[in-house]
Amino acid sequence: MKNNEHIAALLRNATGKILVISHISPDGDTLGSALALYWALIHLGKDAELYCQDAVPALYGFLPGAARVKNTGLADDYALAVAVDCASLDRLGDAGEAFQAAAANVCIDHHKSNPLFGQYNLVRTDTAAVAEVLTDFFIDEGFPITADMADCLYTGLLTDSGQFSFDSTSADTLRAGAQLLERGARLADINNRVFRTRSLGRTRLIGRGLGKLRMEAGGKIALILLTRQDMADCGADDGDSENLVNYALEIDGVDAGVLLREEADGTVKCSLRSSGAFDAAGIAVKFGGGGHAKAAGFTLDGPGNAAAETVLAALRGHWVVA
Ligand SMILES: [Mn+2]
Repeated sequence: MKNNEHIAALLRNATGKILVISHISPDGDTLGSALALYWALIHLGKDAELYCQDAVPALYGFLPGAARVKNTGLADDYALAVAVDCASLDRLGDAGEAFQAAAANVCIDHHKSNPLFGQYNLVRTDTAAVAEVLTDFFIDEGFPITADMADCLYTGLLTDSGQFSFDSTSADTLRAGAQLLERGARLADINNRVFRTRSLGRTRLIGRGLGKLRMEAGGKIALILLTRQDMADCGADDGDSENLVNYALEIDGVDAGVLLREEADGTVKCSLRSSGAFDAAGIAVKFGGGGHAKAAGFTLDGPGNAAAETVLAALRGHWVVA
């Protein structure tokens, strides 16, 4: 039996509780894809649960089923656990144990750095999003895609592909988007909600971040450090800093955009973007993180200022001639 058929059979034949897990600091792809998979399982009459260690950003609250994503009450006896969009086991956060303790587990992902940590792995690194992987999988394996599922998957596809603009966007990505439109995805509505609506906190955070922009390496590196105080002053939640790093990268002449955000637990979350001049994932992996060539992430020890120096040193060391 082919790998995909095997995973389809696992989903169809599971008889106990099924856990669907989104990664920590959830984004549109991990949430949209996990929700679509959740609905596919519910439509099969399965006892499915959605879990994410961190809260669903308000931005994605419109996704059908978003309110069902829980962050407490994990069981220890799942028949099947599925990790969605998780490049490594630690991306599951505190759900890692339940994943490993499940009678069977599956990793569904698209990150090149994924070490295939599931017992079964549906990992396609040639895709723009897990939403693309799942759209193809559902169609190929005969799982109906409802309009709600199409909205979830389209959101994942749209957000991870940079609105179908990153290098990762292929003709197949666009075909997957077309398949979802044919199944009822609300293209304009989703675009408006995700890309043309922002909270007051996010809006204030953009201003704060740009005000604190720091240029290094002769203008090749642009860095933004957000402290807990910045987040509080702006009335922003953690999801509100998503995409802020792009303002750094998009400055003319910049090859590395860096966003550092102090976390409540004292660590510092780093988002790294590359113009293509260096491999962002290569640096992220050095710090125990992961990602893609142009977009990667990792976590450092605090405080923020120390983390900033660590990242700058790693980046400076990375260019042959600065
Ligand atoms: Mn993704």
